[in-house]
Amino acid sequence: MEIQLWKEILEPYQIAVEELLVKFQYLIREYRSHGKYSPIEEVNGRVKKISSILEKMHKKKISFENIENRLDDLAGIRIICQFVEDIDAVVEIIKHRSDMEVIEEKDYVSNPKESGYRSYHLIIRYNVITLSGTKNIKVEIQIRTLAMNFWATIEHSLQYKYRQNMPEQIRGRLNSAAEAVVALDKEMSAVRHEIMDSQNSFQIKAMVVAEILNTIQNLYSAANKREIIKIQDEFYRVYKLGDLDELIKFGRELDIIAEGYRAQGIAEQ
Ligand code: 0O2
Repeated sequence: MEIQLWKEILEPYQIAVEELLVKFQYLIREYRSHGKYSPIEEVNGRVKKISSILEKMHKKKISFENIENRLDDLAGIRIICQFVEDIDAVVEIIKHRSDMEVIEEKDYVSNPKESGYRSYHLIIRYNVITLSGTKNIKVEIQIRTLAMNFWATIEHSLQYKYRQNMPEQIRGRLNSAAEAVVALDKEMSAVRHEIMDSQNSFQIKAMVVAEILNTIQNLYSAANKREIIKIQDEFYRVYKLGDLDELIKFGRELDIIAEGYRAQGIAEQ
């Protein structure tokens, strides 16, 4: 097939990947900007390479005319979570979205593949709007933990290296590593609340500090320099205490001071 034709076929898939990445990244940002834990740690995506498409077509005996029908992963999104529990949360989020229609689910987390592969796959339908109209295409979303992703990445490279002839000894090591990944995910789940708590307070602290610094910056145009230096010194003192409640209290007091200056400014106009 001509390269130009491949480009035409794959173009909407490229758009879908780019749009979905923006949407999932925005979701992460939204959680974090509200001081909430994000069940999505990171997201990436790709359009399948032509060489991989040709390989899969050959393996599954698929004709050119049928690639869009038969290949579900021309567009692929990979969502990485910290904990196994997050995978269910992400699946629910996707199922409730009006811009994505889940048409198939493969739960390789509860039912790992023979290779030891674990991941949750969703096939969705997604509308892409192009100059020639709306095209409804399939996208594969793989959802897995950091640990599952580590295993799958290594195993994928070894599969690529050895093709169908993976040495028994390496296969055995991969099987043990897969078991270790299950154990690691379990251990991490056991301390999940502790980890989430500390990540949440880190997130909230960063937000409170950013707000305080912003307020102090705005005060530069209203308050006199000596007072601002006093406020800054007080901020450093409270910050050094390392107590989030104290920092929040300081932020509130600062807001009252800033509000006073704002009211004064309006009265003088
Ligand atoms: P690549 O190079 O990642 O694109 P099916 O239609 O169900 O018979 P299909 O279409 O292979 O089979 O679907 P499946 O089994 O859900 O796998 C889709 C993708 O999941 C694969 O795409 C891999 O990315 C990943 N995957 C599945 N099994 C394994 C595995 O044993 N090890 C690793 N590392 N990844 C796996 P591709 O096109 O095979 O590969």
